[in-house]
Amino acid sequence: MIDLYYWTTPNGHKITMALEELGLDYNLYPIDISKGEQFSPEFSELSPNQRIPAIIDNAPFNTFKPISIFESGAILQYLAEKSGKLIGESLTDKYKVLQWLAWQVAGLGPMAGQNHHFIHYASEQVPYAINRYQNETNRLYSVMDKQLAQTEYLAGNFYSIADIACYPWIRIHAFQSIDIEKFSNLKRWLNNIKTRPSTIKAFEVASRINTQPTVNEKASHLLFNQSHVK
Ligand SMILES: N[C@@H](CCC(=O)N[C@@H](CS)C(=O)NCC(=O)O)C(=O)O
Repeated sequence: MIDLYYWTTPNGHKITMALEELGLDYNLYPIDISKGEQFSPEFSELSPNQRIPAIIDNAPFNTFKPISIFESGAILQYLAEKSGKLIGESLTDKYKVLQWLAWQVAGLGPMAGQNHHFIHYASEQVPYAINRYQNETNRLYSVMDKQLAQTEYLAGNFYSIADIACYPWIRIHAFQSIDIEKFSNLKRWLNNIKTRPSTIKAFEVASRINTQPTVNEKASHLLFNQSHVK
C-alpha cells in the first residue's frame, strides 16, 4: 500500500490523479500547509524540502524495503515505472514523456506559481513582476498549445504522467489571468482530461479533504516568509 502525504494544491492533485488512473490503493495523510504541518519533524524526515507531495511505498517493486519519495515529478515517474503505464512503451516515447514532465516541474509549475503569487498574494503590486510572470506563463501555454496541435496528448497520442503533471496547473487558467480561449488545442486537451473518471475521482477526494482556499491571511504569513527550513 502507498502512503500519500498530500494537500489540495496543484502538486498534490498530480499524485491523486495518477494513483486513481493507475487504480493503485493508497492511504491519504493530509498535510495542511496553511497550518504549517509541512514543518513537522516527521514530515520533514520524509520531505526535507518541507513541501507536499511525498509518498512511502510499503510494497515497492525491485526491493523489499519501503521506499519514500518527495518531489511530484519523481513520484509520478516512480508510479509509472512501478505500474508500467502512463510512460509510453518505447524508449523514444518514455523520453518524450520525461522531457514534458521535466518541462512542467522546472517551467510551467514555478512560473505559473510566481504568476499567482504576484497577481493575488504579494503584499504590494509589482507591475514588472506581474508582467514578467504573466508573459512567461502565457508563453508556456502557447508551447503546449502548439504541441497539442500535433498530438492528442503532450508526449503523443497516449495519456501520460506529463499530462497529469500539467493538468492541475492549466485547470486554474482563470486564476492565472490567462485567456484559455486563445489556445484551442489546449482547451480541447483540458476538457478531455477533466472528464476522465480518474480526474473526477481525484477531485472528489480533494473536496472531501478541504474546500477552502489554502492561502488566507494567516497562512500567507507562514507560506511567504520562509528563508530557512525549520
Ligand atoms: N517542486 C515541488 C514543489 C512542491 C510545492 O511547492 N508544494 C507546495 C504545495 S503545491 C507546498 O508544499 N507548499 C508549502 C509551503 O510553501 O510551505 C514538487 O513538484 O513537488
